[in-house]
Amino acid sequence: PNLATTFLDLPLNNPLMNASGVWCSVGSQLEALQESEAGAMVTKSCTLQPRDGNPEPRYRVLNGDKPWGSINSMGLPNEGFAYYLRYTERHDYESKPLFISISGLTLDDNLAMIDSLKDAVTPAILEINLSCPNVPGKAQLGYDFDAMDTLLAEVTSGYGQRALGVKLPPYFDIAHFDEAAAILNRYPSVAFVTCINSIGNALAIDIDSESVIIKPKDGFGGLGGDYVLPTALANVNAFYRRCPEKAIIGCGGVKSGQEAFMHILAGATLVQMGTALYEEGPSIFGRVKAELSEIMEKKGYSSLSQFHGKLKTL
Ligand code: RRO
Repeated sequence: PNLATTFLDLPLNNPLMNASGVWCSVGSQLEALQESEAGAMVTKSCTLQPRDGNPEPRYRVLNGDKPWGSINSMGLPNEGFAYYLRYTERHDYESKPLFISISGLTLDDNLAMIDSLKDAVTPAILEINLSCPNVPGKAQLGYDFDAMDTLLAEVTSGYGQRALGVKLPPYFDIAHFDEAAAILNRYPSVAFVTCINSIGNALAIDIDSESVIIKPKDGFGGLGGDYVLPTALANVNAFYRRCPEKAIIGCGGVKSGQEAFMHILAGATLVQMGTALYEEGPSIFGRVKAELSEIMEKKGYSSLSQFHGKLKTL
């Protein structure tokens, strides 16, 4: 089977990539992703200025067994926009497309970063994170529809109507899918949506110590891994159905070829891995690629387009 695909007219060897935040904070990690079998890659969400993030421990894996996942409250630690902008200037675009994720603490910060990107000559693709759940005192923009609408108006115009995408939080109500999609559809230059960020503000408890397991925010943090797969698939499919002009990037609960296949069936053009990449490292891309290939082979599919978005209903 052929795993090749295209995204915004760019060719990719395969649809797999990292989720922003995982294995993409510093140069050595970005270089490892570039060397890996990932079909594309994205940088850690950044702010205008570098940030240390929240106190540690701030990431923990949940269960070695099943179900399996992670909780994090990193708090947007990053090297600052200029650092990632410099990476965009040395990335090998022949090997794979690069996304740059920004998560400004204010609208003005986002506009300042967008302004620099607009003038940059690199072909990095802009993803705006509207869903960081872990900065104390900052609400997730994706849950404030008026603020999201205002931000999209400003950033799409600030970016000169160049194609960009947004990383959304998970939604849990049909009315919210409808409302979020209606807003996104008012902005044709929002060419893709990435669903989903972690399920915000979960609480994991260790029964032996009778304690929370991460330090920030009294233990509250974003949930990833197996726990979020059905929520991620619902969001991918909800936006795939409602935003026919946009591409969907699926993220949530992918750790093998099976979940990657499900995301593509639900409508994802590209598929990201977060928790599983964190635990396994960049060699995961070769494994999941081979597993996806094997599933396609068994089902008699020779290309992704033969099943992309073709989820059946009863
Ligand atoms: O850095 C984080 O705490 C973080 C971010 Br910006 C995000 O978008 N999603 C997440 O789970 N953690």
